[in-house]
Order: sequence, then structure tokens, then C-alpha cells
Amino acid sequence: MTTTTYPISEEQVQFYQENGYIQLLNVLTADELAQARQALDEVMEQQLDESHDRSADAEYRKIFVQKVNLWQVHGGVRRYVFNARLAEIARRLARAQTIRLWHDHALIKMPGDSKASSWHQDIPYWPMQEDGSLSCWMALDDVYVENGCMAFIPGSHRLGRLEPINLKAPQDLFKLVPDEQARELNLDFTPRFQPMPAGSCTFHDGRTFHYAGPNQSDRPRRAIITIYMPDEVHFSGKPHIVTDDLQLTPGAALTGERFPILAP
Ligand SMILES: O=C(O)CCC(=O)C(=O)O
Repeated sequence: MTTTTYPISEEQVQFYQENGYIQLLNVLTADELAQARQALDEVMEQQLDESHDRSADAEYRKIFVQKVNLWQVHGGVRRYVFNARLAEIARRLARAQTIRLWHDHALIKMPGDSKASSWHQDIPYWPMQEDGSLSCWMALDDVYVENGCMAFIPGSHRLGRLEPINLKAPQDLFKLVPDEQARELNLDFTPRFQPMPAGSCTFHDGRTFHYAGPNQSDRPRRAIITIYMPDEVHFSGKPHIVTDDLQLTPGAALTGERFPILAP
């Protein structure tokens, strides 16, 4: 367990609430960064079953290698995911009483990965009745536009849930936005790219439009993402790799061992 805090001001909470994302610099200590990198590199060498490894699909692999719920299979990743400082930041930003884990995943863009992570929202893929779940996207390498840093559209979370995008054969998310709603919300669709040093992160709401370009550098771009659920979130019935084996009925609370409380 970590004991130090990363102070989040009320202005930062407001920025997150208004824009649906925020960037926070140097959130991990040098030791934590080194440990997280080592854990990720080790777990990438492990043989994982299909409930953890989404990298078998060759088309998907042109975007990134994705491995899911690594906290269940590697002690070092578990330590990272249970980092109370990060969960407490999520709790503050979401203005929640408690924070539970939805799942973690590693997204590694290898050099030469030729496809962008197209503009999308996350919440349409998640089997959740409530909105408000949020991701902490932690850079384990320095990230910049050319190696696939994240980009966001400020305020796009206020558009609510649109249709899920097929990341392998991407549709144009922006075409799904009703003109009238975009005008009413006064949205500026200029992407805000998020270059940042390793050990820094962004948090984004599951409804916020986001994107990362291909990795045009000669080194991997390693990121570990922890997805947090504020307070009690209920199952919608939609299929999902994290819940498929649980035989949940729609309306069931996403609680219990699979979704541990991380803060307070
Ligand atoms: O890291 C990427 O390439 C995309 C990340 C993403 O879509 C997410 O964290 O929700």
C-alpha cells in the first residue's frame, strides 16, 4: 500500500468534470515507475488464457497488444493496480464516496504498429447501467504524438453514450454526433494531444472521445490503464470479457472479489 498522496485541487476536479479528462504529471515515484515497468515486461512473457490475452487477433495487434486483468496473474501488477494514491485521485475526480476496480489492461503499441487507436468512447463497450466510470492511462514510456500519446475532445463526455466503434474497421465517431447537440454544447472538436513523461497519466471519463495515433518510433509505447467504477455500478447485461463467466443478471451490482474496493 502507498501512503503518500498526490494533492488534487478543487480547480483540477472542476477541470475534469467540465472537460471529461485531465493530465497529471509525475504521479508515480521513480521506484514505482521502475516496478511497474518490470511487472509489465514480466507479465508480457507469461502465457495467458483468452480471458486475459486479446492479442491473438492479428488485425487488433496492428493497433496494440492488449492484455486484461493482469492484477489477477502478476503480483507486481497487482501492487500497481492497488496503488491507493491513484485510486484516491479517481475518487476525488469522480466526486465519489468509494472507488472499485472495473479492470486493468496493458496497451502496448509496438514499433511499426501501423494503426491508430481510432476515436472512440469506452462506456459503450462496458456492461454498465450508470455512467461515470473512468480510466487512468499511465505512461510507462515518455509519450508524444509520434509514438501514440492520447488525445481528447474536451467536453465530449456531455454527449452521453453513442454507438460502439469497431476499432478494427473504424467508423467515424464524429459522424455519430447529432449537429444540434454539438451546437447546444458548444463543443470544439480540436483534439487536445497529451504528450507527457513516463510516470505521468491522464484520467478520462468513459464517455470522453479519445484517440492515440500509430507508434512511428523505434521503441514500444507501454501504457497500463486502470479503470475505476465510482460508488455502486450495476450490470447492464451486455457481453464483456470481464463479466462473461460470472452469470450476472441485469441489474446486479458489480461488487465482490472481481471488483475490489480500491479507495478509500
Ligand atoms: O492507448 C491507446 O492506444 C488507446 C487507449 C484507450 O483507448 C483507452 O485507454 O481507453
